[in-house]
Amino acid sequence: MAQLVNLPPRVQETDLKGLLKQMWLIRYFEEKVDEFFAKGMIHGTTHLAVGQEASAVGSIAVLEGRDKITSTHRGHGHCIAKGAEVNKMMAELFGRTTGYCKGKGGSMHIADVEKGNLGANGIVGGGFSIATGAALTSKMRNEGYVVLCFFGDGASNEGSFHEAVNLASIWKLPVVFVCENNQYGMSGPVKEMMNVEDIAQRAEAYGIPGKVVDGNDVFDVMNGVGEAVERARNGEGPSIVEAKTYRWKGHSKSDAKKYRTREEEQEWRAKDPIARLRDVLVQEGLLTEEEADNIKAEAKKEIEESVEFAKDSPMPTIDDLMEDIYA
Ligand SMILES: Cc1ncc(C[n+]2csc(CCOP(=O)(O)OP(=O)(O)O)c2C)c(N)n1
Ligand SMILES: [Mg+2]
Repeated sequence: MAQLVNLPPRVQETDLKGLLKQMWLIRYFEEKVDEFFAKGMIHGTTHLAVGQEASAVGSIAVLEGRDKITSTHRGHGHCIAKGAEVNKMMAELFGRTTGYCKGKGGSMHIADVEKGNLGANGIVGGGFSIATGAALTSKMRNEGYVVLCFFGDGASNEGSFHEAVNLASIWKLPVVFVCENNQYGMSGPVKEMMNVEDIAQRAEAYGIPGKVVDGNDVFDVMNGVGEAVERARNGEGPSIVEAKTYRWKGHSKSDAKKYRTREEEQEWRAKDPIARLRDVLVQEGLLTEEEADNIKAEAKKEIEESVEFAKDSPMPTIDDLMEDIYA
């Protein structure tokens, strides 16, 4: 874990307690979703990002409010970090009318355009062209915002990745491609899916910077992504930042995780990004043990309340069936 004194002003000036709170909100949100999915109260499918909280929170922490993101199928953490209301998110997963898509979209269709979240996406690699297009808009209209495009290791093997990164490079678009390398696609280990050690190396092929960061260290993520965002905002073009991390839970609803060992899981659990941030803040005297516990308890309460909000909200009726249909 990087020492606070060595961190650039952007970290020093950040509300670090706020970051810890966001990480706990994500952790508890995901755990509740897991619980109610198992109870049959959440339908469809969900992809949980427990263990990956630092890459979402650290990347978004260096953005300005006007900046935009595109998310993925594993996107609850990105949405929370970009300011989504957890009540509306939970209601959406419960299929209630108070949700972001009035209960018709579910886990992979949460967007909040007013907050700059251009949306999660059920299509692996679906965010690349949206992010690049939004960055082109920013440049053409001289609006000054940067777009942060989250994607997985698996998505970097999709054609859309290469098309978007190339175009962003030649047009010097203000987009930062943030790879959350959680070591697996659905079940395929990264090492068997590509012959490069780091996904960041792929940046070389497009003549742009590529950087690897410790995806479980929120400060390292902030530094790596922060540099790339500054570059993008200065008109110097896109970058790829690869955050090495790990998903603690299975890929989606049913996954016996036969493709990995319990020992490997334990090794990564020991690198818990939330515990790491908490410990540094306490060691540096920025937070007392009691304050840290309070932040955790507040987050837990907010998520429990979001479950109550969702449960108390109405289901869509048959009359809602043909509403909000565009094609
Ligand atoms: C175009 C497309 N191909 C395949 C799928 C099925 N699918 C859903 S998630 C996933 C794995 C994606 O892996 P990665 O990009 O590493 O993201 P992670 O699930 O690890 O967060 C696949 C193949 C899909 N949704 N869309
Ligand atoms: Mg992956």
